[in-house]
Amino acid sequence: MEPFVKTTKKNVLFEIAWEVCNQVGGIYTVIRTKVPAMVEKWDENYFLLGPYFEKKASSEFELITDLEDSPAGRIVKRMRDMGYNVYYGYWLVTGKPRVILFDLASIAHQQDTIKFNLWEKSRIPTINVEPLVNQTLCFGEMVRIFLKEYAEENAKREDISAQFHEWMASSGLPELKRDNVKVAMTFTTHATMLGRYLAQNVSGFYNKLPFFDWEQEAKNYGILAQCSVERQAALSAHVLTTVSDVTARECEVFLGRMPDLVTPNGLNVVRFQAVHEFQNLHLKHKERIHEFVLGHFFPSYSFDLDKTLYFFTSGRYEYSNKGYDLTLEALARLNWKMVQANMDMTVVMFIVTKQPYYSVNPDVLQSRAVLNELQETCRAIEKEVGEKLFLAAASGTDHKMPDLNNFVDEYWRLRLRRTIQSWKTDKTPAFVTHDLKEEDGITDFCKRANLINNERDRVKIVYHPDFISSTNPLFGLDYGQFVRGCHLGVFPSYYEPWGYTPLECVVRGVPTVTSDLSGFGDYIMQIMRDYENRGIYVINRKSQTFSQAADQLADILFKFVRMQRRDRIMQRNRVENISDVFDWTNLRSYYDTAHDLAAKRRKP
Ligand code: G6P
Ligand code: 1S3
Repeated sequence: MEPFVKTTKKNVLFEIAWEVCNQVGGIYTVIRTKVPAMVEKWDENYFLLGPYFEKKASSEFELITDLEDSPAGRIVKRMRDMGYNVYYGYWLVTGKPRVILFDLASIAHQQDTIKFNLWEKSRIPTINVEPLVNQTLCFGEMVRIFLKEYAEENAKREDISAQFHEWMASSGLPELKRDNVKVAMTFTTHATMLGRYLAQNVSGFYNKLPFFDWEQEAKNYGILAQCSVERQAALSAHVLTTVSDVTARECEVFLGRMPDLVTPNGLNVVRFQAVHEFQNLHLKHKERIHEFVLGHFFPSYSFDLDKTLYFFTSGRYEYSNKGYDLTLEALARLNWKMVQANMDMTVVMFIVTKQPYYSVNPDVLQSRAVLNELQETCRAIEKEVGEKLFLAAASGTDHKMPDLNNFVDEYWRLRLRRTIQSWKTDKTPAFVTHDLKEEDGITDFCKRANLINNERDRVKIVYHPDFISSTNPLFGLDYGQFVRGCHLGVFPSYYEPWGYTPLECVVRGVPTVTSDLSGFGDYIMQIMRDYENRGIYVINRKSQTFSQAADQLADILFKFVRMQRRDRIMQRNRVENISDVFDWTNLRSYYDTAHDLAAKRRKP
């Protein structure tokens, strides 16, 4: 008799997202930061699939020319033979995984057939959709072809899993399921289309949630195609996951299926060997922010920078969803409290988002330039005085202290006097750093509340309607450095399936405000009791009115302002200590569980 030989199949995972090599929003952060932990587990059996956009790929992608190097490479070759343009290579991020990118133009001529099939086979209506949706349908179809070909060729030797993110990657998923293609499929949604729209437009959204008719609402907002793809993908996948319990409730109503599990978001946490190192960085980057504040405010009036705290909020411009409305209301109340209490502290609040603008406000640029000039002039005088003082001291015979005034020549005196003159202004410091194309909710509120950087106010506003990057002429810091330099991040969102912004504070040791309606806030309340003591403040937006929540936030901010430096330093230590909880090496296990479950369900 032949001996029984058990052969173990190789496990292969394809992770598919519109944001692979294509940064648009939060999903890019999920995938990119998760790569090292995924590569650690899957090694060379891990591939990412994404769309090919030449400009973006040129900086993030490196081509592999030898297509015979792996089974995936061979399927790329086969697709090329079929007439599609497909790229195979490395994604140049930490972990350097293999990626397959699909050039959507090479399938665009088949768009009508793709749409016909979506309707015929999955009842997904896609007529008259916007160009971006058409592109996602082309992407979904190329993904479908790739996985089908791959499974036909390799399923005998391999257990194949596919991790789809969001509807934009998933229009091919229902057909793969119907054709019984041998791939175990997990679909993860990072929000629901309808949740996003309705939360913004319907007051009391959460109370009304169980009663919405998804199809009717999708038609109302003209997003039936997107919602149908999302729903069909969720219903067809072997496993459905989402990023938080908050969004799980939406899935039940809008997608008709309760997620099998929640897959919370993490980061690739890199901690310093020396604990105090992140505190040093806080000080270093805070000094750069001081420079901006000095240049921006001091021409009009000054305040004590040593008693100044930097708060910030940031994210896409979704005024009420991201809680900008609540933040501003609370700041107005905080300002009133601080003025009443006659406090000598100052809060500078940075609001960082992206809105259309013409250019940086010339006055703001001008004061920055004059500040630089002032700095240079002072340095030149310092050098001149230093050299002459040394000479005088070394050659002096009468043991008298030389008169320093004699060491500054006329040229530098005049230059300094002129710079000081052009430095001072009667104008109030601008509260928006750029010339906006249109007024918006933030500018409206600040004007209405008279929170426009008057000298007597203790809360100052710097509304920066552009994301921060290291080439930024005002701060000269990248986003991570800017976060480190601040004292508190404020993100009391109303609609936020997860919310990376508070987490990005935590891993840098910066205390933060979140809300119980955000996935992150909800999660932290579940896993930790003393979150507030550790510097994570959760605003109750579930059961409080807007005004009550604004009061709660104003109280928290007021308490924060009264903390001593020593307490702030200790709080930063406590918050940074939490970081490891959110490292992907810990949180990847949720995805592992999802993939195991999908594999079991595919072949029970
Ligand atoms: C860090 C530095 C300290 C500095 C402190 C300022 O902890 O290591 O040297 O005094 O930051 O803290 P603050 O909260 O006032 O910016
Ligand atoms: C979504 O991006 P958003 O800002 O549109 O996905 C993110 C990643 O899961 C999540 O953090 C965020 O809350 C969602 O809303």
